[in-house]
Amino acid sequence: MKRLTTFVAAMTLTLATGTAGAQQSWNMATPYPDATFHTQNIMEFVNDIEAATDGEIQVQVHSAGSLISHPEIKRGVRTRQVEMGEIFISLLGNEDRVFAVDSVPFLATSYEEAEALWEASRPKIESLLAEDRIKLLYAVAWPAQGLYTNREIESIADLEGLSFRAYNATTSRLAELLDMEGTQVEVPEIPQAFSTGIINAMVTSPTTGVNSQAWDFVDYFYDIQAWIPKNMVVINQQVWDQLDEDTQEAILAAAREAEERGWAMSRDEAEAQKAELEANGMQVLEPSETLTRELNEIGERMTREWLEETGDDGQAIIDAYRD
Ligand code: PCA
Repeated sequence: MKRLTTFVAAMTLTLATGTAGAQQSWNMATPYPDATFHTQNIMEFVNDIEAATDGEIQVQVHSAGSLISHPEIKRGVRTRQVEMGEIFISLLGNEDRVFAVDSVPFLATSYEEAEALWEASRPKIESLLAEDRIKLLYAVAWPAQGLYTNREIESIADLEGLSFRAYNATTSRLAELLDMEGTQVEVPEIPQAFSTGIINAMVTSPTTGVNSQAWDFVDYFYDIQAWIPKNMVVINQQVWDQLDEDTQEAILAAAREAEERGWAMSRDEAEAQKAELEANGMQVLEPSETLTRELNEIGERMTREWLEETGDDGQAIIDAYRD
């Protein structure tokens, strides 16, 4: 009996070593906190990868910029500091203005339009990433962006002089056009930026407003539905190329599911999170006609600017989008 036990123990050890040899442990960096639906979707995505590969690929998710800060994530994936990462697509608008396509104000303001814009822009975004040996896996939209302020806003004149949180080059430009002081602040730092007075206004989703407990700092949410930006999940191309075809297929299938699931989660929470803002004492309001008209005019101007900056590439995307 003793001998059998020893034999079984030896077998178990051999099997365990065999599995360990094929096993890969990956790291994935995201700027957003665990409570965000994007991160919850990523958790399901990496569980699906683990299940589909019988545990051969394990992915550890580092949320809220804890491993790599947002502006460094793309480089982190390119240099293989991490195998995978999540990036707010338009953050890369300072590298190539094409990436800013989903943050152009009022270009795509419903989920249907956002999906059409994604379809129209995806090939170009994929090829820009490929230049850096990065492969796109999927992208998911945030709920439409609304305006958070500490005072009532009837027209854009009321915004003048506010300290505005920017999260990419386009929102910095928006601040400039609206005579506000723009400062770039990442999501994990929003509460501190408000409490220290660095910012007192922002444009973001109800999701991020709830995640940062915006009601501690501002009273008003104007549902201006200005644009529907997206996050993308990417992988280092070299890591990808080393996988066998079956594994690649399994990951692509999980990515397609994550994309579909993520957009559904986003749609579901757009209304729910506005209700949450209201439940915590914020005034959730429709913008006045004047504010809507004036913001739309600024949107038209910013669309023209974006088309000038992106030339033929931008025009091709807009043509495909409007087709
Ligand atoms: N939340 C992220 C990106 C867009 C959004 O809704 C942020 O505020 O940075």
